[in-house]
Formats: sequence, structure tokens, C-alpha cells
Amino acid sequence: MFMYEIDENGIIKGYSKKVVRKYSDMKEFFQWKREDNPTIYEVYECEKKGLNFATTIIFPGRVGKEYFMTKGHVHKKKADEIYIGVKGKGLILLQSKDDFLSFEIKKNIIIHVPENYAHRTVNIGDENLVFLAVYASDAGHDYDFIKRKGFRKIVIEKNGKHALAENPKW
Ligand code: PAN
Ligand code: ZN
Repeated sequence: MFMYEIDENGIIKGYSKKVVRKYSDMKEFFQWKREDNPTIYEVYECEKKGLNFATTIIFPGRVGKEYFMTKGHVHKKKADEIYIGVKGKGLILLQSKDDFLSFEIKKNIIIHVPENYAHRTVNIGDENLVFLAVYASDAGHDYDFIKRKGFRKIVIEKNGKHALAENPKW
């Protein structure tokens, strides 16, 4: 038995690993460029009995027209994942070989990420987006395909709102 608590900032109390992704760590994932180097997101992770619990905090902002987002990955092993919205407003993109889906993620929304679906989360609001992910510790993360081609659609700002647009690299 174990219990975790997420603090008011979205950090799991007593986390064992922290990952910080700055713009310079993921320039290739965006279609536009910026001159400065903001933090795009942070991940706080705990691992127990083969299960990982991780909160992600994506800050609000854009690179050109594209909203701040995670790199996105597919799991190396067949491993489903559960996302639970904690705070803020986002979109999750899900993509398989011949399927593409997007869902809103916000507080109290639960999303099942099926095995073999690449997944990326985008902050489309003006406050931090926080969500919890639960997945098998040995799932593994593969970023290569996303780095080269990305997702079928990108999430951009259009007339003050978010919109899905074709990814020019696809
Ligand atoms: C999440 C993600 C987290 C960061 O915990 O790893 O949101 O996104 P990237 O890994 O794409 O940088 C998850 O899906 N874990 O499997
Ligand atoms: Zn994942």
C-alpha cells in the first residue's frame, strides 16, 4: 500500500525524480523558433512496485503560433497509461499508425492512452496545465519518430483560440 499527495503546485510530495524541459532541449519539436529559453514543462515522478506516478506541469506560452507542449512519445513496450487532469486546460493528442484523436484534458478528466498510441499534451490555457500519469515502470519512452515527423496535427493559436492545423513535416 502506498499513498501520494499532489501539492497545490502540481508536485507529488516526496517525488524521486524531477525532469525539466527547456525550449533548448526540444527546439526540433516546434515548427517556429524563439530567441529566449523558457522552461516548457516539468515532470515529478515516483516509482513503486512496478508502477510510475508522474505529474507534468506545462507552463502557459507559445513558440510562434504553437502552444507549449510535451515532446510526445510512444512506449517501447506494450503498455497502456492513464492520464488524470488536475488543473488548467489542455489537449491530449493520440496517434497510432492510422488513427489520430484529440481530447480536452482538465481537472477530473480521466483519459486512457492505449498501448501503441503516441501521446503528447498541449497547454491551451493561460495558467499551468497539471496532469497525473500512471504507467508501468518498464514501459520505456521512444521520442525518435516524434522528433523527426511529429504528430499529424499541430495545435496553434488562431484568432485568440486554439485550433488544430496540418503539420507541415508530416
Ligand atoms: C508522461 C510524460 C510527461 C512528459 O509522464 O512522460 O508528460 O512528456 P514526454 O515524456 O513526452 O516528454 C507519460 O506519458 N509517461 O509515460
Ligand atoms: Zn507515456
